[in-house]
Amino acid sequence: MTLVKAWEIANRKNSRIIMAIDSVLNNKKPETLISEVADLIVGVKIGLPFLLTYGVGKIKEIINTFQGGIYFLADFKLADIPEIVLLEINKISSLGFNGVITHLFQGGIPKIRKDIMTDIIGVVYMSHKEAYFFKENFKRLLNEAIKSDLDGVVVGAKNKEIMDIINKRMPKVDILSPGIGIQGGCYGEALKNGADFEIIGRAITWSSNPREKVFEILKGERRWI
Ligand code: BMP
Repeated sequence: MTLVKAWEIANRKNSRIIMAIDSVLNNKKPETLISEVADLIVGVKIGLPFLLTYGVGKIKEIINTFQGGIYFLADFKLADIPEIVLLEINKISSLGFNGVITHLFQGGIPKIRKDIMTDIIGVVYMSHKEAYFFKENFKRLLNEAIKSDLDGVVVGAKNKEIMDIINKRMPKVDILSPGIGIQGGCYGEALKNGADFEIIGRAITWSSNPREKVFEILKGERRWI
């Protein structure tokens, strides 16, 4: 019902940063980047660009190296029929991930929910301006999210009204919020708007000094923690 391990790390580090690692600048090794900021971030979100660049072996290696100190979130935006989503989630958990992001619009997450052992996070309201399907179908997705007994939801950083509704209707479910930095949101803005964690990618991974960037982000976040 909540991302227990992520909160334990967040409280210890006084941070709410989940670093989205889709691409890394200047051929820097991803494990080097993670180790530069590991003591300051809560989690690492790994997506398809990373998987397709570095492969499953590298993901396993990274999780083994940093597990304990970092919450690992798989973001492959699953959206298949429920039986196949369950297979995908089982494979993902066997790599050592703590949580997994799934779409909800395809339906069927409630049907497989009791067999899912990792944290499960549903996409409810995306951050890009073309996300009109999400806007038009928010109420239906909210109902699907409630029925899916999620641990977390993804909501774009600027959507305070949406976060207010979610915090009221699903008080124990964490809000993970992208749309910060390169996409325009200020550091700490999502927390101010009611989110629990900020998903931040290229502002850190494309920075020439990721550690300094993370300190800058923490300064913004700590006004609201
Ligand atoms: P960045 O901070 O570089 O824009 O990265 C944001 C990350 O959050 C990306 O990995 C993207 O896939 C993800 N994301 C998003 O930007 N908006 C959404 O609505 C949902 C996401 O998962």
